[in-house]
Amino acid sequence: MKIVLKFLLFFVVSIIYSQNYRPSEENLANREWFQNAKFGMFIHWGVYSVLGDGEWVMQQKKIDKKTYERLAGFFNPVEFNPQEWVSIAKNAGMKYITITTRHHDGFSMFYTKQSDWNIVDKTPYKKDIIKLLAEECEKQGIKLFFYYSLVDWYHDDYFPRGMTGQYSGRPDTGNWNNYINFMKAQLTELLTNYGSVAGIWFDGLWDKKNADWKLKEIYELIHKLQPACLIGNNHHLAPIEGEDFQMFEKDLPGRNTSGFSGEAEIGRLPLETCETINNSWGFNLLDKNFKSVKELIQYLVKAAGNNANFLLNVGPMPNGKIQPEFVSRLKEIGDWLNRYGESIYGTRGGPVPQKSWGVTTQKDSKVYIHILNYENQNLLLPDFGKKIKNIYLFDGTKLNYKQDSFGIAIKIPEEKIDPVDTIIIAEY
Ligand code: FHN
Repeated sequence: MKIVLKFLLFFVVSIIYSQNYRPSEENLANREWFQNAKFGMFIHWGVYSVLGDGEWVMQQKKIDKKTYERLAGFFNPVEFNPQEWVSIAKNAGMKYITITTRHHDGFSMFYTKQSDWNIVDKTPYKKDIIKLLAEECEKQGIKLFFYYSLVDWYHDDYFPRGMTGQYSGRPDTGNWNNYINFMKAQLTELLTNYGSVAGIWFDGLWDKKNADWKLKEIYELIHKLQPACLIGNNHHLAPIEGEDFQMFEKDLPGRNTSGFSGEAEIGRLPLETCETINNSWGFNLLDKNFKSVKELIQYLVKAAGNNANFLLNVGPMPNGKIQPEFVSRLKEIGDWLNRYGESIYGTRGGPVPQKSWGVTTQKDSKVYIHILNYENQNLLLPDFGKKIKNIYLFDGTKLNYKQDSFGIAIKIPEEKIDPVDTIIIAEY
């Protein structure tokens, strides 16, 4: 009963909202670009990387803010080379980068006038990393999204506190409106001083689900400053008015295997799913649970089959380098995309929903059938209402098939099976 009521509430809310928010022409064009782009690089980087224990270390190790501040003094990523990072992303076939401008520790990786808890004022490095990256992205023609944490374990005005941040040694007072104004001022800086920003990726609302986040004002501010800027919010709920895309964390849309997507039904906005290469977002020295290239490519393909982008994370090391285990995997994904990108870029989720054998994508008059898990020689596709003209493998080999009112039966020669992805093209 509770679930039904929740569903009804979200349904009503999304109808009301969809009537109010009218995305601009530029925004709609950016959404279209986003859906065609399909693959992006997520970057989690902050002073926490010094400890090599992930981005939640302040909370998990119960570090108070005075002690945590010392990390900024050790953060000197002299080997950071934005040209190298952007090239790694591009060579992986990624079309955009989403970087943490600040994470839950509240530390700004950009120069801000709103607090000296930022990279220029507090680290020996003293350079605005976001500026350097933004300039390089512009140069190399790759779009940039800004991750922005709503939850803050450092700011005194993040009060009353939510589920986290209780060990940071802050006073039990604070002015929530000041905190909202602080965020608005920072977002204004980010959307004024760094060129064109493809999107803002919010995270952390889940810390205080019932607080008044003033999202309407914040979203209007963003769209006023840069109408094309896409807003997404990882609140783990259905989309809220003013948002332009919907993300799923460590999950394909509609699944809730990770437990992060709790109440998030799939809305009508462009979709994105984000995932880590090992099990950590921020640099983690001990985490060697690297996913294989096959797993990562299959994740990308499944995301595309589910009509979603794939945002794959790297957590750079404190010296500014991306660890070699990530770089080599990204290179191999890029090689695969160089060959098979046609079946991913610019596609939308195909006419046959995900099956045990794989997924479908589609573009123009082609359906790409991705066999990710070969079951047997006979593939049966349900009828999807198109008269098929031709069916062939990606390398051009024609396949025998039969189409009738029940669907399409295709024979797949066993010797042609690719353990990563056997791509069959059905042209109608
Ligand atoms: O707490 C964060 C986490 O550190 C990371 O940034 C991920 C990325 O999707 N999001 C949060 C949890 O929902």
